[in-house]
Formats: sequence, structure tokens, C-alpha cells
Amino acid sequence: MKRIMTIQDISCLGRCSLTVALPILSAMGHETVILPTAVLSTHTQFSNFTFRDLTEDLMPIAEHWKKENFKFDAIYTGYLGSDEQIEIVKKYFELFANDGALRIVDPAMGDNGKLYVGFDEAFAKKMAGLCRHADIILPNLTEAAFMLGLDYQAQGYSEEYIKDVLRRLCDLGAKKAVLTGVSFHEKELGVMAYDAASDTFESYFNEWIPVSFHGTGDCFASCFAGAVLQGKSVYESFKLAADFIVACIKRTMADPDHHDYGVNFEEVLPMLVPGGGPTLL
Ligand code: PXL
Repeated sequence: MKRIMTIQDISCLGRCSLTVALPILSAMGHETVILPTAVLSTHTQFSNFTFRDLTEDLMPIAEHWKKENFKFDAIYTGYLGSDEQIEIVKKYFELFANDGALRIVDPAMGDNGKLYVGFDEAFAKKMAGLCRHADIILPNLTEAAFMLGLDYQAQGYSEEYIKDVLRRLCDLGAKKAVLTGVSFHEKELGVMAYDAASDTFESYFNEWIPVSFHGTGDCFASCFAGAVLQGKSVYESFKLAADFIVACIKRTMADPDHHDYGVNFEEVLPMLVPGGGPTLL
């Protein structure tokens, strides 16, 4: 069994960050070690959320784990609350990823052309600095634009433009970049990826479902990380993750009482279980 450490917040309600990463990675058959960076009453799209910063616990936890000589096959980071937490994650990479562990960074900090509440352009640049230490990064187009200092383009761009964005993302230092929320045709939405070592691109598209749900980026990243750790290729992993998200959105919309602050991924989890549950696409 593989052991993965995931570093992100606990938003108690809102189906994002650790409340999706832990069940998804567990369902995919991995021992999942969590490092919570903060506890929030909800994610930051709600008003008046509480925020308990856990920064001061992070290094004592690392020191304990180091003394116990715990090993990890992968470290996957998501939403991080501050510059200081980004620096601490770099230390975790140094301490725990020194014997071949895969470092996956989802620079979760924005969507639809805007950064989430609490983040600014300087934070995006710090996140770009963390990407330098990653094997694989998973930004959406908004996060890529902020990290690279480019204007956000919602649509109407060319394939060459996306390839240029991907090359620049790998120029930050990551070995591979997987860009989500890419669309070259009105009715399609998908993923394009770049592998700097082989200078190759791969892409995968699904039908565009014209809705937006919170937390889908975290579900995508968790499923992707779980699939890579199962030994799937980067292409197979982002294809599975994209299909998983489409299935989650369809399942959510099938409920007339659904809300938009998280998707029903729970009932779609069986499609990720090794050995197979039903495919719920
Ligand atoms: O889904 C990303 C995410 C994770 N954690 C917190 C958030 C968000 C997005 O808004 O607010 C706390």
C-alpha cells in the first residue's frame, strides 16, 4: 500500500480541501496522512467564516514524524493559508521527499479570473516559488495567469497560447504541468499537460457542463494524485480525474435540492475503488 501525505486546510463544511482529499485518496486504496494547515468553519466563499491557523503546529509535527522515521511515497499540497505555510511546505519536501517521493502541488488559490478572499498577487508569486520544488503542478487557468503575471483569458485563446502557458509553468521549475479549465471549443472543457523532459503535450476534453461548483479543483487534484500513486500515467490520471468530476457534477445536478458549494462526490466514489465499483458516468 502506498502512503501519501496531503497538506491543506480543513474547511469543516463545504466539500473541499481535506474533507474531499481524505475520502478520495482512501477510496483509491492509499494510506492517507493528513497535515491540516488551518481549521475553517466553511471555505472562504461564505461570509463570516472562522479561521484557526495551525502554522505553529506544523514544524513540531514534522520533527515528531522525522524522529519516528516515517516515509512517504508522495506529498500533495492544496490550499495553503500564508507565505509562512508555503515556506514550511518547502521544508516538508526537503525532510520527507528526499528518497524519491512524488511532490504534487495544486496551487489552489483562485478561479474564474479571481484570487480567493485573503490572497493577493504577492502570494501568487510565492506559490509560483513552491512550484519550483514540485514534480507535478495542477493549476487552473486563473492560478496559472496569476503565478506567471499574465492577463487571465477566459476563452478564445489558441492552442499555441496554452502551450506557451504550459512551457512557462514548467519554466517555474516543475517537471510536469497539468492545466485545468482549458477550452478550445464552446462545447468542450478539459485539461492540457506538458512534460518538460520530453517536451510533449497531452490533452483530454469532456463536454462542457455550464455550471460551476465549489471544490471541484480539489476533487480533481485528489483523484489525480491517487491515480498517479496507483501507477497510472499522467495522461491516464488526468483523464480519470476529469471523468470523475463530470460524474460528480452530473450526480449533483440530478438532485433538485443540490447547492453550489460542493459536489456530490460521495456517491461517485465507487468508480475510483480499485477492483471496481460501478461507473456512474
Ligand atoms: O477549494 C479550494 C479551497 C480550499 N480551502 C479553502 C477555500 C477554498 C476555496 O475557496 O476557501 C479554505
